[in-house]
Amino acid sequence: MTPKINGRLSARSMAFVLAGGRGSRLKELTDNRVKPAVFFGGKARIIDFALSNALNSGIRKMSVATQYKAHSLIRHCQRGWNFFRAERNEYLDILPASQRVEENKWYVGTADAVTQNIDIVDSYGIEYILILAGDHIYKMDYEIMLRQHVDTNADVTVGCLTVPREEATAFGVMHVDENYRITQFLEKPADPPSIPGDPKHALASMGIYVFKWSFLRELLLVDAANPDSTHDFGGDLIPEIVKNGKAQAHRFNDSCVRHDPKAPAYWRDVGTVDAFWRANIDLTDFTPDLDLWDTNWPIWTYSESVPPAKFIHDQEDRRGSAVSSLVSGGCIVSGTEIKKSLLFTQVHTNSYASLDQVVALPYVNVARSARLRNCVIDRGVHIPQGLVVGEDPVEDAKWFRVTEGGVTLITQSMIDARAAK
Ligand code: ADQ
Ligand code: ADP
Repeated sequence: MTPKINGRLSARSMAFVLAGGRGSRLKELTDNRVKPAVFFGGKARIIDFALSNALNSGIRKMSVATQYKAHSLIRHCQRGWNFFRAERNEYLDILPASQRVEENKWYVGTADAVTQNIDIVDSYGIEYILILAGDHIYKMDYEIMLRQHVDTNADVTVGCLTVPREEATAFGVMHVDENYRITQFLEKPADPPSIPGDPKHALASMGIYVFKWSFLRELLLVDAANPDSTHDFGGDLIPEIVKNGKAQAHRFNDSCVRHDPKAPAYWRDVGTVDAFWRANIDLTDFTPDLDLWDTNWPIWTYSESVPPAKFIHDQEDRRGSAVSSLVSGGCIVSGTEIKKSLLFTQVHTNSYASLDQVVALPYVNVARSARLRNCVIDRGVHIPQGLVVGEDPVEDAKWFRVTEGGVTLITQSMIDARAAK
């Protein structure tokens, strides 16, 4: 029996956020920024969800491991995530792959990103480490997962959820016994095994893990010396513990962090342009599944100091309006009709234009008479006068990226290429 630990475990824990992977299925949205730095929900970036969950759970020691196209992410963390006071032993460290251990050695895999920073984690003096992927949208109280980890005396606890079996090829898929002990773990199987008695679903890893630090530290050193390892949590470490130790599954349940505990659990991997567009547009629903308005579990982020959104009739008395939409601070909607859209900070739209199911990232400018439907517009894009998108997919595909789901992604270089023609 393990001795009972009273009090909040989050006070004895750190969150190590993995934010180095590219996320190439987001196409041009990740040309200049890594997936965790991609904007989401009108004000935030994807990484703000994992960091806010950690902060709201009571964790005050965090690191963010970065590698691929990290500039935008680092700048965001420096500007927005400065809640921590070193005097109170609170930290958020940004850990770029900086060849500290060996020259010419970037983070080879997710586990290696921790191994290369063992000395920094040691310096935090924590007992438990929570490894988080920085690229999912969800709300979760990690204290509950930490508590389960300690109470079951597991070597690792893996966050998991149910996904349709055909989507499970992108995940680590597990089998559990009646006590939720993991009996089998397959990383991204071509033919995912289903949940017994439920052939349509599989139990998938969320890519979040709890370990006792002393246990993980030991395991990382053994893994680092293994020439056959790819140094990946899902690919190497978790299967190894399932075989030779005790791995427990923690079922994702967000009912304690939502207003309506009966509402369905919310977790999204906005890994494709279609999924990204859908999850943003879903926020315009009458009662969205993701509640960004809940002050009990706020999503913290860097907020620019901007004036309120402004809606104006233009000089010809054309109404500027937005219905069923989210319009952020600094926006000016002048003589434009906007429906079921999401406008990030400082988007300006002009007369005779219309936007329908459009996600416009910060500083987008829509010139007069543009007609846009079902698109994602990258940060800072100037949509030229009269541009029509979303009515003729063949014409759209000549200049822009049109997805399988019929969403058009527009970047400034695509607009420039079209103008040069
Ligand atoms: P993947 O979805 O393949 O599988 P992975 O590419 O390992 O995820 O990325 C996980 C996180 O680590 C992401 O936030 C990414 O940005 C970051 N990352 C990737 N490579 C990194 C590196 N070299 N240095 C630093 N950070 C890095 C994982 C698990 C699966 C699980 C899914 C859930 O392996 O078992 O089902 O996540 O999405
Ligand atoms: P239209 O929508 O008719 O093409 P504009 O976009 O030029 O017109 O602007 C309409 C109104 O929007 C202006 O009268 C002004 O109130 C406001 N506006 C436009 N640009 C700015 C700006 N950079 N700063 C503050 N207000 C602005």
